[in-house]
Amino acid sequence: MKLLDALHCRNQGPPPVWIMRQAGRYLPEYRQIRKRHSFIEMTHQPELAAEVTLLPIHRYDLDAAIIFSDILFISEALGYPFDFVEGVGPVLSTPLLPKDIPHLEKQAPLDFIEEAIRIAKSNLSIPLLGFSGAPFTIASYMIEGGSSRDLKKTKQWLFHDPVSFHHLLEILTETIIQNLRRQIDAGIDAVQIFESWASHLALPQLREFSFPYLKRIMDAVCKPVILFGRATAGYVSELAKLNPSGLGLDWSCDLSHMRNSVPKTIALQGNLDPLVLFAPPKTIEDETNKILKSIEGDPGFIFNLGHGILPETPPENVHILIDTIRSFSCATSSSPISNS
Ligand code: 1CP
Repeated sequence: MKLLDALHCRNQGPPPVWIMRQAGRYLPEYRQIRKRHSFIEMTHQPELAAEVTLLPIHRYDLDAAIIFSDILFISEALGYPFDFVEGVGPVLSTPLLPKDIPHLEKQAPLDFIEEAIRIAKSNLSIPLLGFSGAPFTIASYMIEGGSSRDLKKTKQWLFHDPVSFHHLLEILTETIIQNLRRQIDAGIDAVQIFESWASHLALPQLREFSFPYLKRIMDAVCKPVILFGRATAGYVSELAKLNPSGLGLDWSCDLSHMRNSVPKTIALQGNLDPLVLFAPPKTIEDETNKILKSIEGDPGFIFNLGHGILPETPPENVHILIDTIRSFSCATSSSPISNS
């Protein structure tokens, strides 16, 4: 299993590849299913969620699947379900206020995710990734009531009333750990944690409101964990101290520089700009090769995009990307690789 070998920094030969948001909207077969079902139906019906998980695996030579779900179902587990509105994104009808915290304590299990994992896993011969949002990122969606450009309400709460903000992060951390343990019991092989909105916080706030909670999750999860954040280049060595199995890096990072700041026992994942997949084939090949060259031979490298694949991406360009990765590996590997 190349992905797991790379997460243990002992992969020999070609790097494994998977793509963030690989199961989603850029695939025509996804859009066909999506015409008949809402996003909530697709994620809450385990057979359907498992089917969507497998769509990119049928189409491409990928080294991992990721369960089709969403980071915002943790909010649902706490009694605050999101709706997904066409053209708007996730919407929470009543954004969370400090006075609501006592009502968050009940934790409903997300059985539909576990069942989807069981079905998908029984149809896969490659590793299946589970995932979760990180406490700060999920808190921000619950407080803003959806997507936000500047996280104004979240940061106002954080600076005005840090005690209740910590209380919220505590509850989220516990819920996330329970949910991840259940994902693991259902069969996932590794986990990715998305701290997508940490880029809105300055380092002192990250040290107080993000890192300690990430560390607790990392320590509680008994499978390899990939920690993904955006714009993390300035503090990647602090993230390494949280001891993830791998760090997912966005496209603004230089992988060879990052490798110098991160111990060789921690895998690196990334980091092609998703917009490169809109370029002519030769540019896709060149940009992919630049990344491969910059970290050539590293036993702990996992190829991915530097953020999620965009809905308008031409699906055939993903073939070019994967073919480039496979043929680079063939050209540079010391032992011949068979096609079987
Ligand atoms: O068809 C549709 O309209 C639904 C679009 C969609 C999809 C395909 C949403 C709503 N979520 C998903 C799936 C999803 N989300 C996966 C599935 C597995 C995969 O193929 O990768 C994963 C891992 C996520 C994770 C996720 N959801 C993140 C973290 C990743 C990141 O972008 O940094 C975040 C922030 C979300 C929230 C969310 N859910 C959906 C949307 C459109 C968003 C983003 C909204 C925003 O930009 O604020």
